[in-house]
Amino acid sequence: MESQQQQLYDDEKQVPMIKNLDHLVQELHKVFDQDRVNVDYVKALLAAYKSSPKDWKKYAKYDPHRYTRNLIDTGNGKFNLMALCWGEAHGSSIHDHADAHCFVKILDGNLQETMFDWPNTSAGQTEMNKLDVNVYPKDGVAYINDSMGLHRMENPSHTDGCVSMHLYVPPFQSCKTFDERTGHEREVKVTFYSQYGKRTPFQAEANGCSDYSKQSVCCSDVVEPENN
Ligand code: CSS
Ligand code: FE2
Repeated sequence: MESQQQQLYDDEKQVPMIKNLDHLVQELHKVFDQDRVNVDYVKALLAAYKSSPKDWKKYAKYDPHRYTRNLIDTGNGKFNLMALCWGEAHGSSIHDHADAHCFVKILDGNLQETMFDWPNTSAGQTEMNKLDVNVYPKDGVAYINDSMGLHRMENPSHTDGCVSMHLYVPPFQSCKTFDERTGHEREVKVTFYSQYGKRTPFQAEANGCSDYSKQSVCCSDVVEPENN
């Protein structure tokens, strides 16, 4: 028999008022302490939070060349919550989500998502099949998992930045990126530009690599040429 608690976190029409980002994080901890998670409930919780820069400005660290990933909370090992900062026209490669749930909440600006089918490599497919394009405005919420396909995210603005908050359940350390023209995939490590508001020390950031711009940051906008 289900506990009352489980039922409490199951009805997306009954999410509490969310006062600020700390409150949202507290509620996420409660939800992910449960055995079972209702995706619609989590989406409603993220929607109930109204973005306020004072809550997240310490995580909003931009790099001039590519989008950054800034860790906010690790959810007792159950999830990773992070702020991604997209400079003008910054975008990701096409990528998967390592079998995790991926929830996205827009904190500032707009973020554009282009969805793709998984490539059919056995059929010798070349160009990847583009599906929808969605633009999420401030306070909008998006959701994807690998069964829904792949996507690319980009800041469509050439004048303003974008900050999005990403919730990955369970957390992951690597994912796959895909070449749009060939469908070829490669595994990339994900790294954090900052953690809990502090810039990640260069050495710790990615196995001794001393330059953030040279790391294989997940889904970065720099797609290296493939050898095969
Ligand atoms: N998956 C990308 C962002 S788009 S959802 C990342 O975590 O870097
Ligand atoms: Fe993604």
